[in-house]
Amino acid sequence: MLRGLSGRPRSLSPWLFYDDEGSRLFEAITELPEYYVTRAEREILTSHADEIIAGAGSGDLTIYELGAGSGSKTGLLLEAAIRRQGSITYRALDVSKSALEEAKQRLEAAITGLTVEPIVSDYTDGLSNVAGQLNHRKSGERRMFLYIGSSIGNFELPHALQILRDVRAQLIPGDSLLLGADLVKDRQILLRAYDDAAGVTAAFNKNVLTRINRELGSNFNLQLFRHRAKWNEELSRIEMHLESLITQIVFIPALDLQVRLARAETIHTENSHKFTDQQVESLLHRAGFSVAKQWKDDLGWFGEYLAVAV
Ligand code: AVJ
Repeated sequence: MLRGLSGRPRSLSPWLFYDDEGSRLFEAITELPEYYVTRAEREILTSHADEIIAGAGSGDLTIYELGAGSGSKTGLLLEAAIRRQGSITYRALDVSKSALEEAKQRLEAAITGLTVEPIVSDYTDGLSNVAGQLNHRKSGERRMFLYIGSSIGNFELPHALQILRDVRAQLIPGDSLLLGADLVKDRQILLRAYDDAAGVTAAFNKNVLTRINRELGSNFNLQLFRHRAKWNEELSRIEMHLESLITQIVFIPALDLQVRLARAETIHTENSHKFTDQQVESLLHRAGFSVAKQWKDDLGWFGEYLAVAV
């Protein structure tokens, strides 16, 4: 945070969004009319869950998920896995403890044969911090990792590749990764999805300042910032920013940092990359996977890729 807020352009990491309130606001985003992402992916998983699970290879399947959140789409795959083998262990990784606890409660109550094992962790700087829990492979275990929801879009390409390689390191040939990626589409549709009429995305973006105020004792005044969504054509990504409405100085005691913001200067809070099929396939190949199968929603807005470790 010190590096991001003292550097230019100023920036914050998107994982900071997901405190309890941020996780709740993200769930609200997934239900907005403008935010097609979750609905498009749910459409794919609803139609193809059995086929996806059939592609997971033989053996006693365990499902792992990076950035599990509420796990609401995951239920479709867990049910398909139970249809195949009677029961399933679901090891859910997320930075939000509360989101994981709620997911465990809700999913285990709704789905017979399911065991949820929450793992509170930030997978973005490698899986080695959870390796103790991942390195031990049960005999006969067949792994499927889920990295859905296009969370991979948060990262610049080299970092995205690194995350896929970290996943690959936890797999043996024949294990699989299901990757969900949001695809390039009309600019207006993208901008509306990240700047909705009800202002939920604006509240989600600004909530990061509330979190910093609470946890680091700072004095960000939310009224002096405006939510901004921009389409960066060259880099094929939506960027979210918080724009300072006036020249101001914010003090962050825990970092002993004064942030001087000029009027109209922005803090860059998130990238959400939009992909082509070729980009996703190239990333997967370079990470040590072959693409066994891929699906899109009816509008062709979202891609789901079943990648097998080679
Ligand atoms: C959870 C990273 C996939 O980029 O669409 C939603 C987060 N940010 N609205 C996305 C988000 C603003 C979301 N991901």
